Amino acid sequence: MQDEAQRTDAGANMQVLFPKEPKTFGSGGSAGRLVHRIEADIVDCEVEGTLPPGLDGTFFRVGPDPQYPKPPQYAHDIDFDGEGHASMFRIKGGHVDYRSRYVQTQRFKAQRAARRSLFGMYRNPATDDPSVAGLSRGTANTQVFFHHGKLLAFKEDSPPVVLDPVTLETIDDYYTFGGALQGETYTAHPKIDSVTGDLIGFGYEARGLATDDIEILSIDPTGKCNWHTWVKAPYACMLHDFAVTDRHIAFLTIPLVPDLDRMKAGGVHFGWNKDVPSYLGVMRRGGDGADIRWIPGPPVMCTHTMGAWSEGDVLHVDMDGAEINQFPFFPPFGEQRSDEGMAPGNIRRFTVDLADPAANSFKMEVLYPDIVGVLARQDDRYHTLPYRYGFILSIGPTGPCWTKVDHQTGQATTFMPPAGSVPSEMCFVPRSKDAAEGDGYLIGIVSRMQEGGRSDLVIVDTMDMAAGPVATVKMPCRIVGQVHGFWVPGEQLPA
Ligand code: V55
Ligand code: FE
Repeated sequence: MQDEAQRTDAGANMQVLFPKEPKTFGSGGSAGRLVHRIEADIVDCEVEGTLPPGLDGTFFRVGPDPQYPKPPQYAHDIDFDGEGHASMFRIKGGHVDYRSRYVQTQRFKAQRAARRSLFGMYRNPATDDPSVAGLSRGTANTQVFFHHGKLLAFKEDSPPVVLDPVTLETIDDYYTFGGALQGETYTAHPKIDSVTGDLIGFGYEARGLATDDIEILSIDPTGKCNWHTWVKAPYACMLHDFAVTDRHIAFLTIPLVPDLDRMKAGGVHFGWNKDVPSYLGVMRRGGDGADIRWIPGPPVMCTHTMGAWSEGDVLHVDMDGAEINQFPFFPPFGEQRSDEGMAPGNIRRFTVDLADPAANSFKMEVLYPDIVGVLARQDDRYHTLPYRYGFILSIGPTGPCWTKVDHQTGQATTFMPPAGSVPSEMCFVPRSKDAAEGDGYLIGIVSRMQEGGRSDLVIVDTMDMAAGPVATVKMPCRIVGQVHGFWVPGEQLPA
């Protein structure tokens, strides 16, 4: 009870203590799994096995890491609301250096100055301390991309934050691509055009909370905006990812919808409403968006795009997802948060023939019924083109694993870590600049649960996944968690 009283006191002497109860923000604090708070530097990490000769680049990752406990009335906030903590493995010349830094967002800096939490529930400004009105709520905790010489950290409720790709220092806490981004939000899942190198991204709820406005923009490799438009969604909902091909842009609406009444009542931003259909919104790239068609289908929740391509007027989009709510911490209205975690989905292929003016529903096919997983990826050099290989964090016979699927043969191969080892999302690294699609390595963190969650970075050859890692970077402790990661070849990085 003493702890509770201390947390309620908003005064300068308030001690910091995360609650121990499950289903709370930062549950367990330093002794738990959700809080890290160590900004680290390790020069020359230990490496077991052999790093691929000539491997040169940086594996960046980012995830939520609660900076402060929430006040008691918001202690039930969700993990997605943790402050972004970025980390990097610089691999070069047979050496691996590790670094991690909190992203110095407007929110992080205000809270550090106040030495307490000032932002309430996930994406709900009605729960904020009055002192932070007008500051960006963005946590930059979801994904990092490197484009036009800038390392960009994303949270889909706010504009990108620019980090230094060598030091991870924050350079710009509210980056609008030089004024090109007009709205309030930018996705964590932009795409890099495989041919032009353009960065195509969007923002949803872009004109404010619960608005149905989507802003779309393309940034060329020098940082200049070369396409910009606005469209309207059929209803406001979480648009976490999207699809870009050489000809088309597509959005899948899902039944996770914002609710202003729920926000006023102090809840999280989204709730599950199974009564809304899903729509696949498809528009021509480069146009003004007036041609967008919202083609309905059964309610389906997909979060991540594996790949997408156009064959003439036929568009194909592969996403992982399920027909149930994969985020039970966004429950239906009136229901309590549940913590089943991220319910795994299947790889689903959405197909529409845009030449058919009567196409009044999208086609959805489950590609590999036996593979269940989340966080689908591909060889990022094929973002907008026909592609053959996909990667997914999936459930294997003895636990979670990395699976590579070959859409040409329908075959799947797996890297299965030993029991008690839990892999995070992986990222594909080409064997060389001109390597064939899918020829290279998967890189990512594996947590050793029997060693208190100690982390290893593993590098697996995509041509022999079953052989296990070719190299394992042994970390001395559990390192900060992540949502997504991104590989940047050394030639793109500052010397
Ligand atoms: C996701 C993650 C988020 C978020 C919305 O993986 C969607 C999906 C880490 O934050 O705010
Ligand atoms: Fe994501």
